[in-house]
Amino acid sequence: MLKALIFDVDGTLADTEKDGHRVAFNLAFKAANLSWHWNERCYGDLLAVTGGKERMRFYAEQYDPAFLAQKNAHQIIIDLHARKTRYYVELLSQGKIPLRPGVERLLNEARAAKLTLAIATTTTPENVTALIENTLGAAAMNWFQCIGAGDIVPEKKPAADIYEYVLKRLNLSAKECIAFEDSENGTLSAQGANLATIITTNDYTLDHNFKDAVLVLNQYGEANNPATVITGKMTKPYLDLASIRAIHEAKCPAI
Ligand code: XBP
Ligand code: MG
Repeated sequence: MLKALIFDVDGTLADTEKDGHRVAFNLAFKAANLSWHWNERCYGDLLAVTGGKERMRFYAEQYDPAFLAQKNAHQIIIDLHARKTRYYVELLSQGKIPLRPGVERLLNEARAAKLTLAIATTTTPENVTALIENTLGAAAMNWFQCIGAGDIVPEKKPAADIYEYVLKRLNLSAKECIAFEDSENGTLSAQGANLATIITTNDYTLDHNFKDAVLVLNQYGEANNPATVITGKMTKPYLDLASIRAIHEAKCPAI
């Protein structure tokens, strides 16, 4: 039986990457007098590496090895990332990044049905708080029984660690939950923890491989803003809890 919905954050709850994280990274680079600048296209390629600190290190390995040759490079990355987080939280507080269509409705449907909600993300915990508080209000932090985020696990997505951490904290089996993702790395992570996964794509993840996902949509949608089904089946024009239950039951039948 379906007991919990576990959501990724970046790209799934909101389109945070292009106009949020990317902008914050560039502001941090500028403030630190670094010549690095990540345009929209280059950032799309860099998203192959999850985690901001890991992404900066990867970029330096490719394009600025002299940066990494500095004795304190590790600490500089940590400081740059802390600065980036401050800029990102500030951007969210300006209310410029809304939730994706259907997200708030779906969360409320799940709450009304007394399903457990949880988060499994690579992003820094402050970023999750800033997104939730600035879109749903501070009280909405309590809607989530577990928020698994950032460096709390040893390996970030595509490793399964963060979903396994959340399942353990919820004391639920993978069969009792369903994951919501937007990217190939996220899907690999959820599926590594044996979770059925529903995908909503975005501009950066349209061409990702989602072959094992139970449903791939362009968005959850609303009655007046329908979703497009990319793979899988959905009988309604938008994703609702009844559709999620039906999809989950087909994938994980109750014995
Ligand atoms: C999200 C990420 C994150 C953000 C940046 O991946 O990769 O790294 O881009 O977050 P997912 P931090 O949606 O698959 O969890 O800079 O806080 O690491
Ligand atoms: Mg994501």
